[in-house]
Amino acid sequence: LKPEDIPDTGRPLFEIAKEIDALKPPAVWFPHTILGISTSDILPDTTGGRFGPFEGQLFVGDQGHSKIARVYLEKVQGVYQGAAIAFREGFASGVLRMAWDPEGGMMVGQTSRGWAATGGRPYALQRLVWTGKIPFEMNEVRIMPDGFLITLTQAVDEASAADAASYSVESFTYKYHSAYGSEPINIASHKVTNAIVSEDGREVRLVLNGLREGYIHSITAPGLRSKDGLPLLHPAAFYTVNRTPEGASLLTDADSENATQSADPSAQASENKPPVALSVGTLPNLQFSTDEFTVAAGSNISLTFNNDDDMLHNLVVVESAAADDVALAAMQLGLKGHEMQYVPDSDAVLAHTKLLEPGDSDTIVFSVPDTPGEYVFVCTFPGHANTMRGVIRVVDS
Ligand SMILES: [Cu+2]
Repeated sequence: LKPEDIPDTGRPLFEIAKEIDALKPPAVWFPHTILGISTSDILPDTTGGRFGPFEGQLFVGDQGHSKIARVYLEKVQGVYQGAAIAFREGFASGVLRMAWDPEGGMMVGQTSRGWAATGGRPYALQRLVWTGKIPFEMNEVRIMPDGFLITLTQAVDEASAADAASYSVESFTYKYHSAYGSEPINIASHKVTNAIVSEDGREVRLVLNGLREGYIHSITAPGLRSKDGLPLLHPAAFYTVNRTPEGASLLTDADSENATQSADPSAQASENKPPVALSVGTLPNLQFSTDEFTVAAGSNISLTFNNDDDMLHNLVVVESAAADDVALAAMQLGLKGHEMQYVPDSDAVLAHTKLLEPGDSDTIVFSVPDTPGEYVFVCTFPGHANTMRGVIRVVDS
């Protein structure tokens, strides 16, 4: 397979793969910025239950987000597919390598050498052990002809589990092209018409319409509670549908709806004094080219951000104390992140550029207060905020 064999159309990979034999669609997609940004090692759970209830599943590290996801795989019509689910977050550095120790603990080798990680430390070795408590999680997610069968690690609260409104299912895919990355495309929401709970309370069958082959299905259960009243520790599973099984459908009559969302890319304008022109670019390894600007109190600023890098970035001006919260909120925007330019709705955001493709630039105009203080400018693209930040110092004129 050579690069020129792949048409650079931006159509979904699954569609292009139908025409090119050697191109194999992945068994499981990890939605970018949602389950991570740079998957690393794969470690199957071969601990025989000493690491918890996920025997036989795969753990997958993520360097940039310092976390580990989990994958349940099944074979449908001879093809692997399955669900990726968040597992553990908050490692000290970038998760690169995992291995079992003799007691069934997971040794997690980490580094941020050459590539920033949200954990912040340059390197780390941590041991992850199971406490013996069973978290309330989706354990296995299997495809059905008309939806999904979810196995839970604990019995559910019957009322919330049998309520179709406790669940939400959306499907989406990505452009397959030579440029870096893609926003989620062709997003559709699927109406869950029925949620059928098994007698032992450990399984829920979701009946919904319009499963789409080649698409990632985001299955969330914000309203679901365990028998003890707990919400899911990780409320979303991302199931990649490569094949839909045949068989009886419990679906009655319902139409699929397309999700519609609205973007809000706007920078605050200002008037009066002529603005002070500032500019900043990027450096390799997730850095802005400038750490600090000093500006006079009360001035108007015209700040140009040139993205000279090969990745997507934005620049968000925030109140210093809120920088970490805003970066975290950006990371939690999930599927809406891209269209919101990874700028969360927050009063602490003073101004922001668009999310810039490599080679693009954007200029924002905003005013700083009449009193001295500090602002932070930060890239809130998930995984970048630790290293891509600087200070705007407002001083007496
Ligand atoms: Cu960035």
